[in-house]
Amino acid sequence: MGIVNVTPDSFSDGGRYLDLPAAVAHAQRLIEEGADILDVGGESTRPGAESVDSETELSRVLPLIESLAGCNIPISVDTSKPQVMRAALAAGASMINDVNALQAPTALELAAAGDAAVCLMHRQGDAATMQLAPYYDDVVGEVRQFLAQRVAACERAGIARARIAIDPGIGFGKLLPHNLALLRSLEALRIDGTATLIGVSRKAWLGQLTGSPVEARLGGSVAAACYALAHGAQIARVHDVKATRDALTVLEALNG
Ligand code: PT1
Repeated sequence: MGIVNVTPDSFSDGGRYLDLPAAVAHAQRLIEEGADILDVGGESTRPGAESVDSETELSRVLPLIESLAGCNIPISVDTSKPQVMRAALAAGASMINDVNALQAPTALELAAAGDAAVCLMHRQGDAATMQLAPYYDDVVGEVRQFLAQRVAACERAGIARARIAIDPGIGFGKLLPHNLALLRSLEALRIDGTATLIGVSRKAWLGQLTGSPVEARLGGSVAAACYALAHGAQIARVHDVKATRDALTVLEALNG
């Protein structure tokens, strides 16, 4: 899954893809590099990011989704707002990637009404506060329980497991040891019939391990994505599609 941010404050793109032609060009490059899904987001959810209203978010993502509707891979919309979900689906998106796991009023019903895929992510706290004091007694158990509850809520609403991806939410209210524990436990976190999605690309914990600033975390990002895909994840949300694909191709050849 290739990331296409349309935000002025995106933590790693620095708002480079704010204008529509540049965003479309970036998306096309990710497709050429071998992305299977594009994830379009108009609100940054990284730690400390400011929230935006629905109108602003829509004005960022809708034109891009409309321009990409003719491309041959599924478009995912990275949003927690039902209003944005509804408009994005109408414009051609076929997946809802919600860091709030469809907990907003009407989000579940809206997702269930169509046939879109959904990604349910775990987080502790919100963007403003989540990294201040993350705390867990048992991070893997608590994340697993939350995701199981959200999958059950989806099923009750009429969303079959085949349409669901689950995501432990790396960096969302988690310290380095929490992130490591979750990545080491992806097999244990799996829920039958769903896919596991993982987002590690360029995140702070990689910088904590390597000392590298956000623009120099390619090596760490690729290693973490490959590890996740080899240990229970099926979808990796990445900025660097080419490097990640190449690494996976080599690993697959070595593994026979
Ligand atoms: C993710 C994800 C996402 N991550 C899904 N969607 C972001 N499903 C946006 C940091 O620690 O992992 N899964 N949408 C980006 N969010 C962050 C969080 C970016 C933490 C950076 C950090 O640096």
